Amino acid sequence: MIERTFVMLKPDTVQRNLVGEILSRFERRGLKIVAMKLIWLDRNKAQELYSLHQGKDFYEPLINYVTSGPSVVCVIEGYEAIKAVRNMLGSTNPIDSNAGSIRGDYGLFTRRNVVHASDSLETAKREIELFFDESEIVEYTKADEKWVYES
Ligand code: 3AN
Repeated sequence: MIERTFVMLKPDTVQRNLVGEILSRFERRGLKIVAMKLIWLDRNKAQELYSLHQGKDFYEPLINYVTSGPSVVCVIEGYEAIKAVRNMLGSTNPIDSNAGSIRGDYGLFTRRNVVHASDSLETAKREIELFFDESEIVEYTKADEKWVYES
């Protein structure tokens, strides 16, 4: 099934000049960026995004981390995009991530783990709506699609 997932390149990614590098991994996989913007999350937005973690010991540091500078937020579309992107990320703790995954290649520390991506269809819908209006999501066809997918 073609799905849309929400991906956030966190403030460490922007500060470490890794935005292009990481986006290019999604592009090379055959995934399609259908919305994207650079934003500096305020505390309200960060709290909404991570409402599930409210009360946990890492909650405050997590909110501080994701509000510490600009992030790039995007909607990425493709076949089983939610699972595909989650697998590309690696584990929450970069130390447990395999080399070749994004966190395994670019991270060493859980609270500097480079990227966020939705973990289910329901989460993806909620997170996309949190950051994007319907009008900001662009539907288009890419020239490589017939080589990525069997028609
Ligand atoms: P993931 O991003 O791998 O889905 P979640 O959704 O469980 O991980 O957690 C959201 C974020 O909260 C993580 N990306 C990480 O920055 C932070 N986090 C999660 N678990 C911990 C932890 N045990 N210690 C510190 N930070 C954590």
